[in-house]
Amino acid sequence: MPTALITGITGQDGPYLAEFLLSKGYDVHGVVRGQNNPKRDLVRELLPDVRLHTGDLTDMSSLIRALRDSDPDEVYNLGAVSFVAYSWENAHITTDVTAKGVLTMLEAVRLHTGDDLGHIRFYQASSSEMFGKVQETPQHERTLLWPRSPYGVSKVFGHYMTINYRESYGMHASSGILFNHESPRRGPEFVTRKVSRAVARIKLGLQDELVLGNLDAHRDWGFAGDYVEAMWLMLQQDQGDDYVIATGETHSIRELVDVAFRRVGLDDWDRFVRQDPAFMRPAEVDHLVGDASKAREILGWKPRVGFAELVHMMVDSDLAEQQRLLGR
Ligand code: NDP
Ligand code: GDR
Repeated sequence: MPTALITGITGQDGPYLAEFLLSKGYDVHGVVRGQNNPKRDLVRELLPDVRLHTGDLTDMSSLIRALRDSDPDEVYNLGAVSFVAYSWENAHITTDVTAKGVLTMLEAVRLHTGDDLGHIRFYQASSSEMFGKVQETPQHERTLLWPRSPYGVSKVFGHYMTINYRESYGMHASSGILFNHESPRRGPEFVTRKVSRAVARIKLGLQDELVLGNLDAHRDWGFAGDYVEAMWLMLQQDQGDDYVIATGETHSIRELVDVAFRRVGLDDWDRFVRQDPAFMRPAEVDHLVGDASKAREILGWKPRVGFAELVHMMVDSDLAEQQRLLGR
């Protein structure tokens, strides 16, 4: 039975990846940080078969212990400070975790495996935010990186460090350049979930308005459940490599809002939406759309869930959750 260790098990992607690996017969381990992390119990409840280890990406010895106690064949480094807007407010913490944390994990793997570095295959969660002020459209693996936030800069560091460990030590290390992927498990600070949750609450009369920032930015949104399969596929190849994972379709925040409100029959949604400069970013990433042809050709990967289906899934899920909270 292969064994996998996942950092970021308490986030959106971690549980989807764990469920996917469990379905493939893996022994799955996860790293949880903090002395009293409330998400530990949620993960225990959702994924009783996953073994949890205490660890933090800023604390190498905790990572070495997690590696020693799990002895994985595959390490998926999903842990990060991942909210772009927050990364300006806490640039140092973002750098410590999202940038240096990758180096700490790579080095922990190297120390753990010693001379047998090929023993562990490593996945790094890189991001389309690395393209930032895009230099060409659509973006692919060789597109020049131009990050626009402390988060984006940190991901560029992690991306190149992953490549460097592959080239310096022959490590089986892959960097998945994933475009935005969403789900009902998405954190409420991200725009898709903020919208789906607000739409459900407005429909039920629990909220009057939805306050947003830039409605004109475009994103290439896919479904998280589809994207974790691509992570696994990368580690099943003979060599580590870098892959863009995206749908190839882009939509504005305005279109997202439109599809979400229409799902609950509120077609004249203008009256509910207000823009506030507080949600504008110091530097915006205006237009992302990925070219995932390399992943399609080499990994045989393609997305299954389309944009409207994804938004509907999220709105339906939030409606059900809000109704449950209301006791209806
Ligand atoms: P989330 O923000 O939902 O999850 C982030 C995870 O990182 C959480 O489990 C969090 O733990 C953990 N974490 C934060 N700080 C530390 C730390 N110091 N040590 C160990 N773990 C830590 O992210 P997603 O699941 O959405 O994304 C997974 C990864 O993929 C991230 O690296 C993200 O940057 C990247 N990515 C995501 C994309 C997306 O669209 N979702 C697209 C491209 C890349 P806790 O719960 O305790 O805070
Ligand atoms: P992003 O996701 O920054 O792309 O990073 P987010 O959903 O936060 O923003 C997407 C776009 O929506 C605009 N926007 C708003 N965003 C938020 N959060 N809240 C608002 O009120 C709002 N109004 C407009 C933003 O300006 C932006 O243009 C996500 C994260 O998961 C990263 O970790 C990951 O690497 C990238 O996706 C790919």
